Amino acid sequence: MYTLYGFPRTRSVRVAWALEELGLPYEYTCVNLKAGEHRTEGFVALNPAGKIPTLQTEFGSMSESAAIVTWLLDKHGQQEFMPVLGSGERLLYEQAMAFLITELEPPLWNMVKHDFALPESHRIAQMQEVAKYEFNTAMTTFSALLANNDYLTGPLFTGVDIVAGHILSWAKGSGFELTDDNVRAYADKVLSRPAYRAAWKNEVAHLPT
Ligand SMILES: N[C@@H](CCC(=O)N[C@@H](CS)C(=O)NCC(=O)O)C(=O)O
Repeated sequence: MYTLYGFPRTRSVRVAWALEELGLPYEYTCVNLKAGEHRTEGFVALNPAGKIPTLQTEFGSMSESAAIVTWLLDKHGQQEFMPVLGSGERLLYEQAMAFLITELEPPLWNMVKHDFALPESHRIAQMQEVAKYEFNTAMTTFSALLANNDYLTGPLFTGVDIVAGHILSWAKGSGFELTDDNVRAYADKVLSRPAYRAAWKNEVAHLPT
């Protein structure tokens, strides 16, 4: 059985969401970021970056949320959730996934870093405005990639929609308005999936009291 190391309201929900979509049982270990548990020797042995999500698999531990989602769905959800390797839909999948993690997500992460995550001495206040500009620019590309399709690769909900859904939820939580009608409808559709709600609920239930 898989063990997911995570913390509520972080990128670990992406992996929990994928596991829930697949209907796979998994153990969930809350790594309390606020208490610094991600920097303990035991956890760093699992993930040298000291970050969550980390997934314990039969091949050892795995990090990087987008890679974990793709690996899990390729392994257990080929028919249902993944475009076939080498197909045109898979081209759209790989293109969108790379765009999400290199273009759309970094401005949101920069806002967090320059708000509180970096040591105070390394925070730059003007980065908030730069990040907003970069995010809005990347959203124009996102709208073009989605176009009028149901999902990012066409009619099939796939792993890349998990990562996109999480980023759009993060953006809304950071005060961005989704101005494109199709993007807004897409976000509502993806984020209302029962597997997302179950993943979110399960993570919150594991918060230490
Ligand atoms: N690129 C990584 C980023 C992982 C990451 O930064 N996780 C955050 C929580 S969302 C974390 O563990 N932060 C703790 C820290 O940076 O000290 C992924 O997508 O999995």
